[in-house]
Amino acid sequence: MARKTALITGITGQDGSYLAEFLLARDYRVVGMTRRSSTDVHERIQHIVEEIEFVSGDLLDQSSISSIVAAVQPDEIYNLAAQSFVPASWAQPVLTGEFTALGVTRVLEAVRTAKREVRFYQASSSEMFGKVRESPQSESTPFYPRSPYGVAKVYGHWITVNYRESYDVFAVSGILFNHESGRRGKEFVTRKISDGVARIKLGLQHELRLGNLDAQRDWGFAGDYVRAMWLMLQQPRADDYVIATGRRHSVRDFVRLAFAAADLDWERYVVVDPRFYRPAEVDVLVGDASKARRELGWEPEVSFEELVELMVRADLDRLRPFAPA
Ligand code: NDP
Ligand code: GDR
Repeated sequence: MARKTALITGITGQDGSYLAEFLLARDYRVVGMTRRSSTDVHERIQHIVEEIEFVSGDLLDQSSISSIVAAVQPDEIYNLAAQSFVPASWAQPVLTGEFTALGVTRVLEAVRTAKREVRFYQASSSEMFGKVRESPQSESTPFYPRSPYGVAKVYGHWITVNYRESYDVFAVSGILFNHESGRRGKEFVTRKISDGVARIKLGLQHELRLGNLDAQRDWGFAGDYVRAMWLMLQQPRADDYVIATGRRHSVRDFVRLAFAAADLDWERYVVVDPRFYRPAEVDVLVGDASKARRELGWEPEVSFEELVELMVRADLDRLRPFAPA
């Protein structure tokens, strides 16, 4: 069989790095779209950088995306690029809409006008459920986004469905709940905690300032979730899937376990700081991934407890060389 080509937007992000590894292991030709930067943004993919082809493009720029799709001739496109940090979407609502909403249409336009069939994956989010209408949330749960980011993702979801229905494009929307790893950006709460715990343990920091400890999320491991993305594009028919563990935990639970993993008592170090509260909060999310289990045969392999442990260990290993003697 001919070697397949996958084009990944957002390859320098957390999910892009795991997906690139996953596809390379399956002998894909992996092409990553990156935007120009004056600094090196390849930290997460440094170990595989020689195996990836890079093309320069931006979600804001239709012509770059269309030229890339025409030149690369991908079999599969994974649209992972986005402004993905929820608080930043209140500070930059218009830009978030340009990247995270209209950016999806730009990639879909390139797919629609491509000369061969391309399978398209859109990185949709549990943030679309926001102020939840039912629990747990499944593919049929109505959306009620609570941030400009969530609103933009709802647009991205529906434009994906619309291109599937209007043009018969093989376009799927994966509605993924929070997924984390040692490669998670440091502003997201799980990584902020694991990094903070490691710094406190090693004497590099003395407290950890957080916002709402009562928020609850359904947290899984990013490596498990990229497998689901790929499975969605291997199906005979394009459809949408919720990917989640079905278990929910509070930020406080994560904090408690993370500090315990380093033999520390969290109550001595954590300071609640209202600066990290959000204008509108998503209180509780928990997903029902039974359709993915049934149709894709997908199951998460890393538990919440293992996830916390592996993140704390990764940050301790990374920061140990910087600890005072
Ligand atoms: P990251 O924030 O780690 O990565 C985002 C990627 O998008 C980076 O590679 C970034 O490039 C790229 N990017 C941002 N803006 C542009 C642009 N204008 N043009 C081209 N590339 C751009 O996100 P994750 O890996 O965590 O998430 C991947 C996707 O999945 C995102 O769309 C996110 O919204 C979505 N998602 C994530 C979930 C999670 O829990 N992680 C859950 C549900 C959905 P650069 O390195 O240059 O900044
Ligand atoms: P989220 O992730 O908004 O769910 O979006 P994040 O880790 O930022 O927040 C989760 C919850 O933790 C609470 N929280 C804090 N959050 C941050 N970032 N920093 C803090 O100090 C803090 N203290 C408490 C938040 O209020 C929130 O309730 C992530 C992103 O990856 C999105 O791109 C993705 O779509 C969704 O997950 C699913």
